[in-house]
Amino acid sequence: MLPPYVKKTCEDIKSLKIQGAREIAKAAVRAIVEQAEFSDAKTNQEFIAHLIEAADALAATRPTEPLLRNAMRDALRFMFAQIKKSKTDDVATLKKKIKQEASRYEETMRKNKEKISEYGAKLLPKKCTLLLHCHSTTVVAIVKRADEMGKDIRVICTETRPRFQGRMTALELRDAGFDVTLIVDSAVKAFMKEIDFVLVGADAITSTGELVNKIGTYGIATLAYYEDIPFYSAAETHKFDPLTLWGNAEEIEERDPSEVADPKEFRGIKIRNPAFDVTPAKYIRGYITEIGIIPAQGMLNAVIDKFGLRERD
Ligand code: RUB
Repeated sequence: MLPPYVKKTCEDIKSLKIQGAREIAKAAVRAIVEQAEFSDAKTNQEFIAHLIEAADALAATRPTEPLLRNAMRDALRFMFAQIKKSKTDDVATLKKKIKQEASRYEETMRKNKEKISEYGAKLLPKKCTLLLHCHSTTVVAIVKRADEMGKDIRVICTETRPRFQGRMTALELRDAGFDVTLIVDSAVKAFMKEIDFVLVGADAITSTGELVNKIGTYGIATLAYYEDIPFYSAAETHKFDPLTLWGNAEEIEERDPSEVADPKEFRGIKIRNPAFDVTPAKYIRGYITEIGIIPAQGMLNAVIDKFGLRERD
């Protein structure tokens, strides 16, 4: 049975109260720790089963989130490895270890963001107008770091229909003192002449270097490509989806039609609401990652170098 905190975390992720790949993964890891603390397991096997139940529920909240899935898989792998390594560990010890592992994960995430913001901020021109889409904590961190470096940054944010996460970005950067302009998603072309650089986040990176990000990203990337404006995605390498290496296409989450329009007012009309789209590598100048700035086609090798990905058995 899932404790209330874990259930609430699942609901908050599904409803976008917690949104953005990093925030989702961090919240899910905290929920795993909560599940561990709540567990009344008498044996290690029972304890692992409780963790798996929570990890499965959390991983299923949003289908297009490999960072979340990778975090859940890593937490379980860690637990299995601990049990295998130390035959004497009891449930109380395992509870302590998963908590320590969660703190280590948070620390890694914090360091990754710091490195990405440093590299991304250096990459931006000294004076520039940026186009941002949706709400990415990684992108916001880069913009703020660039300002700290003394760069003169102006920002244009799409509002990002249907859930308007771009407005969150606009408000956050306005509060941080930036010159911010908010536009509707369909106005991007009209502003391309003003834009020097496009910066977006990432939900998933596939084995061929494709970027899966908020719906509308593909259109912005192609426009940027044909207008010769640099288009970069800021993402930790852990957003790579290993399943894509073995032939699985990244599943695109389709959300409730009522986020787009009230179905009662549009009877007889199909309303579709895909949350993400897929941008091919050729439109992406590079990924800004914690290990550096990497061309989209080079992401697979970078990930293999870092995580030692091997053939699937
Ligand atoms: C958010 C979104 C963000 C990425 C990256 O979509 O597309 O660009 O998740 O965010 P949603 P971060 O609002 O549907 O979750 O850089 O914070 O991981």
